[in-house]
Amino acid sequence: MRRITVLAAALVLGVAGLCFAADNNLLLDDLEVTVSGGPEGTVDFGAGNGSSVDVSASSDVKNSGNQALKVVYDAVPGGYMYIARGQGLDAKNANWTLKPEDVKWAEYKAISFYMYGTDSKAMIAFDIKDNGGELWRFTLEDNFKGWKQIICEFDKFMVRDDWQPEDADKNGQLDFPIKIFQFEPLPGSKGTLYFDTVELVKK
Ligand SMILES: [Ca+2]
Ligand SMILES: [Ca+2]
Repeated sequence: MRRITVLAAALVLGVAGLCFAADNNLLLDDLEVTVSGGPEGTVDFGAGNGSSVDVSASSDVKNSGNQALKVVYDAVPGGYMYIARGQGLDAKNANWTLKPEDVKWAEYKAISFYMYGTDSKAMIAFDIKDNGGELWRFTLEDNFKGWKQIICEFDKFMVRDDWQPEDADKNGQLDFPIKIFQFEPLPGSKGTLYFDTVELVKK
């Protein structure tokens, strides 16, 4: 019995050590919201041109906190969709856990999130909107199963050349603070994905 206690203590200490190591990352948004869409929504999401998307909270499949975002989608050729959180969106209550202006962006080299993959080979875009309203894109493939941390280094984002908001500064520079992030499964795929734990990674 005593030995088990010692082992348990060692385990707790080990886990604490791991948590400490992970503290280099800054938790930007744990997606711990009652999910709703529309103007008063907590998640800004929608789809068009034949694509469809449904977003809900998942408490069984999650990476951190009490829940993850569950995204059930059908992305058809010619269609589009978006699942966004951040500042200045149409959905008024979609702000991150942290405010963009309270983050020391110069200390971080990447934004990361966890995705629960299904090895569907779907391509997923992860966009960020910069301080000038410009949209930048990082693209990944769903080529794994279960939770995986996706690290998107800021210098790997490409400015979107297919579409920019009218009021974007279009200066080709990634201007901090970042205000919004957005997931977009790309056309030609359908399925269910989960997202959680959006963090910044220290330089
Ligand atoms: Ca969470
Ligand atoms: Ca810019």
